[in-house]
Amino acid sequence: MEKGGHALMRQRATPTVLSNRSIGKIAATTAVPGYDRQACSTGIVHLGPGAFHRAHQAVYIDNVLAQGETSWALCGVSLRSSQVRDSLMAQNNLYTLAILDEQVQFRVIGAIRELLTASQQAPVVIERLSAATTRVVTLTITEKGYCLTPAGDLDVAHPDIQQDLARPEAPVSAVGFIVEGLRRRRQAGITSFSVLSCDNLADNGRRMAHAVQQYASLLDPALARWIDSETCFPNSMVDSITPATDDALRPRVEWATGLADAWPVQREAFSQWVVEDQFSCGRPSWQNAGVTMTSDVAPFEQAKLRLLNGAHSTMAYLGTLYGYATINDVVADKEFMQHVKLLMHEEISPSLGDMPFDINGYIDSILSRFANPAIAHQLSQIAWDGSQKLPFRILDTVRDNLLAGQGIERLCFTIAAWFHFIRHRVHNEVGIVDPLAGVLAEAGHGCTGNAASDVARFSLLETVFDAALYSEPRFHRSLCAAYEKIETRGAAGAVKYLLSRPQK
Ligand code: CS2
Repeated sequence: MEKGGHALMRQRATPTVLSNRSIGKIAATTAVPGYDRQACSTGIVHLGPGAFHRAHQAVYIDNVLAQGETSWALCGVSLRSSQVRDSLMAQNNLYTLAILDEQVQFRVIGAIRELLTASQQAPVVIERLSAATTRVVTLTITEKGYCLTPAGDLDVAHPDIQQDLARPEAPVSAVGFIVEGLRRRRQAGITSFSVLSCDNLADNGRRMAHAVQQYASLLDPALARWIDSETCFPNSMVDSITPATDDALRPRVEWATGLADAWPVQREAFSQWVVEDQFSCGRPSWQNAGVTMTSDVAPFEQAKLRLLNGAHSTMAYLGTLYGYATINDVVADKEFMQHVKLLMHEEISPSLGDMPFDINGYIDSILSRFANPAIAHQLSQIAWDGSQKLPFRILDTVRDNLLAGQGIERLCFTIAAWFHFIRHRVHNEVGIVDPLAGVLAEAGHGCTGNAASDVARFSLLETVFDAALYSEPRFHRSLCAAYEKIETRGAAGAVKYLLSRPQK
């Protein structure tokens, strides 16, 4: 599969860049858009066109366009950085998707018609959001982009929200842009678009709906009522392991396709998108493009977040303490993987209740995806934003298990490993990538290795742990015990200890 560019590359000092003009010269083994891009028009505005969006939702839209539904092309909007727009400008927004798995495949995606940077082009973004032709707004803005408090309310103290409340016509936050777009549509008598969240948060659509409602109520209660009756916020579950673009990818893509790409993306072959079928203004025929349309996303979302993402975060924090760098490193360690399997089967799976699919089969498929040797998924990437991720990936499971009298010992090891991870970062003066980096660094800084007092330092993270959870005696005891075991035996010794004794 991976051949084609060799002759082209040898002849040229400066390689030809992928674009509308050059695409005809691409290696025959690379799949290209099988539709007329010029004939496509924008139907979706996407906020957050990072690597995950480009490797996932944009590919489904590419399928939709190839089915002849040409009015659903994408306008991608980065809220802050102009990097994606600037990198893909010379490429007419074409880019290469490398599917790295048992079979390696390269595919050029043509679904993005336009890329904008909101911090520089806010009026154009608002114009796109208020255009009658825009019928869906999709989001990958990460957990922190929702600007929510731990209780799930809009964080009105958030600097972006404060700024938007003061100047709603020139927003900076996703919530601010959505509401300004909807305000203009209402004013112009245009039907509301639907807002489709594609982030790893439980109940993602409802959460965004609530944030939008609260924000709009503060500005204009009549607008809030209109949004309440007119706008759909479907939930969705997204899944495909997408390591960040690394230095190895660009030359590999160029070699295989014969064309240079400033920002290709990579992912595994597996891809899943489950969408709640509830739209105010039409939607593409996603059901024919590989998307699962359903009336209830919750079971899919909960199983994926708790099992796949929960295991991922465990591998990231504990694995870093072992000295590992990638998921492959962790997978090669049989003892570590035994711990991950027991965590999934004995503590996460029981929290899930009745599922419309076979959970053991699902766990097996996740484990075999982790073992994909064709991608190098950095633990450091997964470790980002722990304060935003752990509540959905681990803490919700802990809460459910406490209520049901189920085990939490292994789950507590993941949380304790996160504390130790932060402590080590602070100690080694390595930056922490997290919106709460400052508070985390402060907590990590004063740690002494004493479990009770170190755990107490992290309990001050009120936006991560609510007081009720922290003061729960069983949780507190298990967390301190896990912290102490990692402290005294090291991560590997602690896992060995856990494996040597039956779960309580
Ligand atoms: C990962 C996810 O970086 C992370 O936190 O756990 O990006 C994970 O790879 C995806 O959710 C898989 O769909």
